Amino acid sequence: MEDRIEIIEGDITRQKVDAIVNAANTSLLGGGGVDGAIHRAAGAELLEETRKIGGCPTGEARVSKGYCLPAKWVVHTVGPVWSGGRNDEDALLAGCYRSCFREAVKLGIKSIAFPSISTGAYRFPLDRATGIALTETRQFLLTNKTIAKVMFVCFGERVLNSYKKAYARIFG
Ligand code: AR6
Repeated sequence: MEDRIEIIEGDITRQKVDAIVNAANTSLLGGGGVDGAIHRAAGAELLEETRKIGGCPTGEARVSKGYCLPAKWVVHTVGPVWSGGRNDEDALLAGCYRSCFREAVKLGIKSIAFPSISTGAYRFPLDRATGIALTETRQFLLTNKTIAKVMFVCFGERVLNSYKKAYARIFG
């Protein structure tokens, strides 16, 4: 299973994978952070499509095309806003990863790249979030045979180190 997971430092908009995941908000109309970067790199057609999709609840995912991105698809998911941990944040974040994997299977794709959902503007504690990301990925890959590569694209060394630590704990 280990050779199906890749943890790298980089910009998700540059990744040559079948699908990239966007850490969006419930409107799906764009925003800052990775969402802004994806909309800028994909071009205006992305917003036209996400406007038609009409939003997405927290913990779920919706698919659009990738337009000018190297990735053919964007899986938009909405992470929880951290508010102390008593509002189902862990389960909602796990739901994001599960929903993205479900959409990836439906699309029949082979590779998908994730950013660190909820850990920027939404302030989810980083180590807790990377633990959930890798736990859900492990659970998924145990039974899935179609996805050959799950990539975690870390924006900066702090995020990279957190994933490496979580990886050692969960897969080591
Ligand atoms: N490639 C990979 N990761 C990135 C990139 C990039 N180009 N740019 C930022 N990150 P955030 P959230 C990292 O705030 O916490 C938006 O306004 C970033 O360093 O993008 O889920 C949406 O519209 C961090 O590690 O997403 C929502 O309103 C991670 O991506 C809200 O922010 C997530 O940070 C969602 O907040």
